[in-house]
Amino acid sequence: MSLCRPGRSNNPDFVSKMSNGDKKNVALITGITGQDGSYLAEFLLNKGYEVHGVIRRASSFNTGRIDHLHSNPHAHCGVKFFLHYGDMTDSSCLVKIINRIKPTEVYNLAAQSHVKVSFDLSEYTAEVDAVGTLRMLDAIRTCGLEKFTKFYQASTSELYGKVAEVPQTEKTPFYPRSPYAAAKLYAYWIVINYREAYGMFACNGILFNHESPRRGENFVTRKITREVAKIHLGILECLELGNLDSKRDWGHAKDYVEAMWLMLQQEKADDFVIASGETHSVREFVEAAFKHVGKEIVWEGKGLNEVGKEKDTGIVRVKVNSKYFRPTEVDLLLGDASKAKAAFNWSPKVKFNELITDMMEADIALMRKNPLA
Ligand code: NDP
Ligand code: GDR
Repeated sequence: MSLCRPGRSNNPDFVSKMSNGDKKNVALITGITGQDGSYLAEFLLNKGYEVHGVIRRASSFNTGRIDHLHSNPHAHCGVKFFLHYGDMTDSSCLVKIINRIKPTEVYNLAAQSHVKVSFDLSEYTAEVDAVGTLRMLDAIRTCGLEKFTKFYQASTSELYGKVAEVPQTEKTPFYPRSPYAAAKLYAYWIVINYREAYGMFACNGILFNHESPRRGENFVTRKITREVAKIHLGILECLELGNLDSKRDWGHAKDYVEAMWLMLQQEKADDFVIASGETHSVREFVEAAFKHVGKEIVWEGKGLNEVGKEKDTGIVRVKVNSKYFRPTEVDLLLGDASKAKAAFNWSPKVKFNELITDMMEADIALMRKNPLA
């Protein structure tokens, strides 16, 4: 039977060739244990989706961000939540998972997502972030689902790298500056190629940095909010950072996962920038985090000798350490999300200062409960 699913493409080329159960929305999320995967799973469960996630085998528990969903599968109106062991480096497991669940939507969020780490793990980053995306697209084709399953790819503002224009739009040329960005560039183009070659409904979300209390602890925003919370509680004296001058367009992850879903509800597959439209330096982020706990930071020195001192006491609260520098840096990111605004009325709800408040309050509460966290 051939049928158009409600809320899905009106493109006659994109019709369901088979039924996976009656008019069910079934999502598969790779990277479900990560920041975005956890928020997206919540979002889709609340929309009534059946949600499946791919998790990796690890020597310790890695499901902390989704345990609240997994341990209580009936919390969301009886809709189901399933996890499958898998890995983006293993084609056969991806084929088996896709074949078993026949997802209506795949959100490909799995990645070695740390830019600095990608300089050390360059080949592995390419395997997961570039070839892994190809494996997932091919798994969908192998299962004969290329006209049935919609595909979202987690593309990134890191593609712009050494930026050619400010602000960056869908038309700004790319210039990747890390093995991570180069791998994501391959993924970006293979998604477009499969869209054009096989008529797949495949989209790139070019998302600028987005953060939250669930952000990984070794990304700069979370590192700052965790350590400023510790300083506030007297557990730590000073935090060490790398480049204070790089500027990022930071939004809240909760807003950004909604944009991922919206992209897949459009009539036509396309690529969209998702950004806040504001840029701030790492230094400004530090100042705002300290301001949240009533401390004013003044800067002294230059380059590697620069320090941030607490204005009232003169205590050094921030030091620069070259070990956090990258061989090549991305200096300035500022996105223009007008296309997404025009197509599906997306705009961010959470502003820069609200993001910092959310993260600071969560980390202060966390450190109060467990000072060793
Ligand atoms: P995280 O680092 O928090 O999550 C990455 C996820 O990928 C984790 O679930 C991780 O599993 C999983 N993963 C890593 N390697 C593999 C593998 N070999 N096989 C299967 N799963 C794997 O990233 P975010 O949630 O922040 O980002 C989600 C996606 O969006 C990523 O692709 C990232 O590159 C991209 N992106 C992120 C932006 C941001 O600002 N957050 C901006 C633009 C793009 P585990 O938990 O086991 O490590
Ligand atoms: P980014 O995020 O590289 O933009 O990639 P990250 O938070 O790691 O770095 C942002 C900027 O802060 C500077 N920086 C530091 N970074 C880290 N991690 N630790 C430090 O101590 C530190 N000091 C200064 C960095 O040099 C950089 O300029 C994130 C990831 O989520 C990617 O997966 C995603 O694609 C992009 O955002 C958009």
